[in-house]
Amino acid sequence: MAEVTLSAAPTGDGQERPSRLMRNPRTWLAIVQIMLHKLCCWWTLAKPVEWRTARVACLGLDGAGKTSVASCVEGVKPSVQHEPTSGFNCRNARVAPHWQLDLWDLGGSALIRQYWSRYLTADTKILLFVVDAADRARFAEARAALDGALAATDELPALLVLANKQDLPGAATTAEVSDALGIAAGASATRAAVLPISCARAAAAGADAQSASGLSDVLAWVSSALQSISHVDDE
Ligand SMILES: Nc1nc2c(ncn2[C@@H]2O[C@H](COP(=O)(O)OP(=O)(O)OP(=O)(O)O)[C@@H](O)[C@H]2O)c(=O)[nH]1
Ligand SMILES: [Mg+2]
Repeated sequence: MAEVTLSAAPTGDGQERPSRLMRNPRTWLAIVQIMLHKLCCWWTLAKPVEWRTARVACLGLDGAGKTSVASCVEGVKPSVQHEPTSGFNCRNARVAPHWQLDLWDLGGSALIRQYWSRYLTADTKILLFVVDAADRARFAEARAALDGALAATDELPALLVLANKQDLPGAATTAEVSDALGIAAGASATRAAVLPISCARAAAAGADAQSASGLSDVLAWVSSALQSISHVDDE
C-alpha cells in the first residue's frame, strides 16, 4: 500500500518544497478541525463537575426495603437482616450527570409514620415510596400511608413507587402495584411512575450493590425527573 507523507518533498534543485498534500487547503482545514476537537474534549474532561443538590425522601411500610434501596442507591451493599430504622438515616449519593442526592430514609413503623410529614419539606424533589411487592396483604395499608404522605405535601414534584422484592415468588407486577396504590388515579405529583426493583438479591448473592436488579432504571428515572424539575425551577 502506498505510504502518504506530510513532510516536505525534496526538489531537484536541492531545496525542499511542501508536498501536494500539504499544499491542499483541505488538509489544513482537517488538521485545524482535529485540533479543535481535541481541545474541546480536553476542556470537557478538565472542567470540574458542578454537583447540584436535591432532597429525596424514601418512605414505605416497615420492612418494605427502604434502607436496602437507600443503600443500593448509595452504592453500599444492603444488610440481609431486617434492622428496623428507629428514626431516619440521611445518606448522600451521586447520580449522573451531576446530582448529589440528600436521601432521607425514614423508619416505616406506625409510630414513625406519624412524623413523616416533618421530613417532607417544601424542597423535597422526589418521594421514593417503597412497597414490598410480595406482601399483597399490606397493599391497602401501604396505600393509606402513601395517601397520608401525599396529603402532607403541597406540591410534590415527583413520585416514584418502587415495587421491591421482585425476586420473591408471587411478587406483584408494577401494573398491580400501581392499581393497588391508585397511582394513575390520584397521585398529586406532576411526575409519577412505578418501577420494579429487587435490591437485596444482589447482596444475598454477594454481588456489588450497584448491580441490584432494576437499580439502573431507577437511577435513570431519578436523574431525568430532577433534570426536568430543575428546568421548571430555573424558569
Ligand atoms: N428478597 C428480598 N428481600 C429484600 C429486598 N429488599 C429488602 N429485603 C429484605 O427486607 C427486609 C427489610 O428491609 P429494610 O431495608 O430493612 O426495610 P425498611 O423498609 O428499611 O424497614 P424499616 O426500617 O423497619 O421501616 C430485610 O431483611 C431485607 O434484606 C429484596 O429486593 N428482595
Ligand atoms: Mg429501614
